[in-house]
Amino acid sequence: MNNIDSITHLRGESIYLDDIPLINGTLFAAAFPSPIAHGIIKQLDLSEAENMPGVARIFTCKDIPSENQVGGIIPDEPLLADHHVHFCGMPIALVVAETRDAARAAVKKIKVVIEPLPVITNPREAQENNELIVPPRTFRLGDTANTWPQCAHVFEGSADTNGQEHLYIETQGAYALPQENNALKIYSSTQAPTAVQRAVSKVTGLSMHQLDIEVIRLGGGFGGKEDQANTWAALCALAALLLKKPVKYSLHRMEDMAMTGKRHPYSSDFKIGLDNNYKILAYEARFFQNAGAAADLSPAVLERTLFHCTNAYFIPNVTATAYSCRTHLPPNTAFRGFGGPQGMFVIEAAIAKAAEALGIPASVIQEKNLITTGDEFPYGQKAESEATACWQNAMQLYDIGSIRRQQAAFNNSHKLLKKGLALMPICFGISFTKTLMNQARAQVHVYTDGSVAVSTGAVEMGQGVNTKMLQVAAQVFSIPASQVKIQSTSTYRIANTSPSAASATADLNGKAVLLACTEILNRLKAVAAEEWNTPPTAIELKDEWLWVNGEKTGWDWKRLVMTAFVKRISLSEHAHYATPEIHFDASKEKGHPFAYHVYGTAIVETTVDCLRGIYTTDAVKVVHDFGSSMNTAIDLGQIEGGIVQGIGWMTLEEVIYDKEGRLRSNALSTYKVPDVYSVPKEIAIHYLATEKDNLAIFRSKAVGEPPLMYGIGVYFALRNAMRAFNPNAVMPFDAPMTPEKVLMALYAATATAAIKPQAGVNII
Ligand code: LUZ
Ligand code: MOS
Repeated sequence: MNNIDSITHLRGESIYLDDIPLINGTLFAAAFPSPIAHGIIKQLDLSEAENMPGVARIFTCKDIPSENQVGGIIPDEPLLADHHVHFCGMPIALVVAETRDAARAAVKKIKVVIEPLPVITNPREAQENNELIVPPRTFRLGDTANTWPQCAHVFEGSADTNGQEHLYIETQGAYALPQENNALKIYSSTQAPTAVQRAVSKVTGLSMHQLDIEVIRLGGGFGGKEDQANTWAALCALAALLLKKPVKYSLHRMEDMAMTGKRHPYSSDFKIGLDNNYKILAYEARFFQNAGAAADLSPAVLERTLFHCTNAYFIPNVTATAYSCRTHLPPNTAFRGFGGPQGMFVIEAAIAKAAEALGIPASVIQEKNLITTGDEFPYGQKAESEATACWQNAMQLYDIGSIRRQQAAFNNSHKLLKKGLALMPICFGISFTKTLMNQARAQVHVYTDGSVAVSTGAVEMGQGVNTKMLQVAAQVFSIPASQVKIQSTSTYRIANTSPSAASATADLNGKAVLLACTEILNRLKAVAAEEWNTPPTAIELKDEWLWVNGEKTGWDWKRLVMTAFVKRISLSEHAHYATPEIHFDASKEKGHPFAYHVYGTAIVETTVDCLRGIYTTDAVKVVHDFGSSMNTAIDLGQIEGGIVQGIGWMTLEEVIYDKEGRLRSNALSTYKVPDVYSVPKEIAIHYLATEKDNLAIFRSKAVGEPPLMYGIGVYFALRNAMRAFNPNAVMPFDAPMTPEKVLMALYAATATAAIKPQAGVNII
């Protein structure tokens, strides 16, 4: 089935925050961001700004009626800076004016004097200064210390990954409308309506039941709107409440880039030990997460780094420690994969380092250590593994032998162009790692004309979740898609929602829809059973018709619905779903946190132009564990998009802050994102059908985040191509592998040799 949004998207008729018609009298907000990363506000002069034309009012933290706080996990994030600023871009004041341009013009007239304090941007430096957001966490399996002496080969190193800008096409924003009795309606571009509701409640002092947060859809989220939509909604709410006027703020792209956090950069150390058969016996890792200036979701992201630190491998002895390090950068946040990819990069780097030193392809080590069913993850859960199935299917289906032969022949006949290959197995746990978040609700109404409306806590952000919700309802009732409408997401209809995140939205909300629809269906069947005087088990609904004892009756769906209504049977249901079986004990760091895991293997082929440093991804050929995909078109889109986003993170996208903590890559002219040329020339996806996981909706496994991690393979394929050109290339594990870094790696040794001072010669 097609994505239900495809037609309105194509026609430009889909409604985003900025398409909502404005109410007369709407005012526009713009935040005044701290120009420096760390310091004490000595003076704030608003007078000139206040006198600018069209300015209604300028708000500071002093105007906040309740708490000046938007921190989610830890209350460490003021909405508006009090006297302390701790990142460049931190909102200090909010201008509200008659037009957007007037608000922005007034922002420029605000004057602030800030006494600067030392700025830390490096997570290792923060850790040395004991600047930690939460105490460090350690996951342990077996005993690494006593295993090193048994290892035939031990390698150590470090591996760094950079941040990543979410670059949702729709920037952050909110539109707050005062209602009677101080209630507020807020349209927000958020993945987490309840998080917005809580933050607004805290800041305004209004109870949650006075706050209707509504989301129609987002132009992308990618994790960036899991926690960081709160600020803009709370600012608009504050102004709307105090001015009694509708207030809208949708951020300019450069405001968004400068003021919001990104994927966490990590700096990590690893130590890996293997026996003579290339079995990994022990693995140690230390992760330094660059959290930025406030907790945001960093502690949860940190946890997922540990959960995924051994990727798709079984390693009997593991010690992994992770530090969430406070720096003076905008608070970093959720981003597709949520710390998992950062952990997986490090184990892949460790394997690559071992393979290079041992003179074997990394795939030899990878294959020997794939996790199998019954093996234990370092956090105690036993694997139900599809790792080997994905790997072996990929080898055979895509004929790895012939790929290797073709690449070798190419490399022999080309001097400056070199091809490289990498295999990238993935394993990603599905469920929020916080067990309590794994719950969802759905409200289903069947109207007397037979049409059906479904509300859930799921937020549509382009991932197609509404289409999947619709499929669930249509399938249970056996009615056409046109009979079902998925309503906007609203905290008035569905309360206490988890964010649309963790790849779990379709599973959690889909299961709730399934429960609600099944309940209504059972009532309808009881009505028919009474009418036909048979047990309900004899009743079936097929293609909008009622069947009794295997025979089609003269009743259609509408007649059945109307009959039930006449008999005063409820045609509405509000159902609750909580994932069974999962648990985790953080005091022991052991449990069964995930409903299931998603597996896959990608074969990645690249070509590097060793004269220019530029490269292409020739192919990403995947065998992916879909369970039993309920929508192959949507799932294919998720995989293709994930791969390209992963390639961006690993190769092009370079978030750069200077030593003063100012974002230098602050626009699309200085921050390179994947374009049509970065897309692999070939993406092949093979659907591995694995029908075991009943905790997935209709056994269709979660697909949102896992495919991003195939992109990690591109980094290692590039590395292999570079080694084909220059076996002595100097290549620290330091993603992204930009073309500049390719050139520096390929020619570093030669370049240093060329400028090495000869005895007695001074080079200035
Ligand atoms: N968000 C969250 C997530 O709050 N918890 C998670 O475990 C998670 N995982 C992936 C993406 N977002
Ligand atoms: Mo997310 S990283 O909001 O699933």
